[in-house]
Amino acid sequence: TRNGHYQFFPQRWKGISQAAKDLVAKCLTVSPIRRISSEGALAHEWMGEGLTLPKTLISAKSLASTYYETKKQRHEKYGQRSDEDQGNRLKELNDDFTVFLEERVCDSIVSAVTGAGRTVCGASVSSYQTKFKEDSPTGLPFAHFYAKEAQLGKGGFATVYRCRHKSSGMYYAVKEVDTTNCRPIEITTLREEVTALKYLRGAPNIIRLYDVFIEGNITYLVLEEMRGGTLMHRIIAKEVYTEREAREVCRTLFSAVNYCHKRNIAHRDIKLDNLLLHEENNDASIKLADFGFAKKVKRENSL
Ligand code: PIT
Repeated sequence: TRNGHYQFFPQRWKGISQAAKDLVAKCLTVSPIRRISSEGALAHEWMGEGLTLPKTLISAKSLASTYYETKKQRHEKYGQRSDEDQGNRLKELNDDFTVFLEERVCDSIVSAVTGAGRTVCGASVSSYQTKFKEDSPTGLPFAHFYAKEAQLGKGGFATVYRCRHKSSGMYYAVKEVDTTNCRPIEITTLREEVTALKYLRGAPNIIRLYDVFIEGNITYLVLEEMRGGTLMHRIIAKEVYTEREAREVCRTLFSAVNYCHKRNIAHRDIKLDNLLLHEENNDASIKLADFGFAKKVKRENSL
């Protein structure tokens, strides 16, 4: 990513609009100053209803296989990501990016052609209120209020379970983090994650943090339940999709990112696996999740 080396391979990009490629190139610009902003992306030509998009049917299978091939290759190259690698990734992320940028002469050939957009889009983000009352101030443990059910996911020091709030019968997801073997940098990161999630509460397309219980070495993050799996799963389940559908997803994604950036939060791990779906009345809403690498930045050009 940092080297900005990429190509639009014709076997994948044939039949895709020039506007789409232009936006992708602008997003892949290495220099954060010249890279398109989330507002710029929302105002980009590709986002406008005025543009007639090609009717090309994109094969979901081919996209999914590319995605997993890349992951597999990375896995083969670097092996199973250990806890130490996770720490190194954090260190790399937190390193001063400035030195690296100064050593770069220009962006990659493709992205050098296209400068970052500057247009400001007045996309409004409505917030909503919930009547949820936190249980953690009572000092009683998580298990007093919630019953843990099926495991939803696992990674690093954390496991995500479905859980039922005993008194209300409502369902949530709980991210359980065991900090026993965590190094100081990882504890800081967990704090940053909680800070970011609390700060972003009320955003329509960001997963909501309801409550936090800290019990010795175990931290429980009570999160909104998303029942539709990840966007990657959804794409795999589809035979074909179109630029039109992709545009809807991007609109949601860029407004979620814009909400974060307005509050100086950088997510730093945006990918299909971290976009969760919630299906209600045949209507799927998409929310940005996993703020495990998120950071509140001091300077805007760090975003
Ligand atoms: C769900 C269902 C699921 C995973 C999650 C939520 C996880 C969400 C999450 C994880 C994070 C974070 C914010 C949200 O910072 O399968 O409802 O690490």
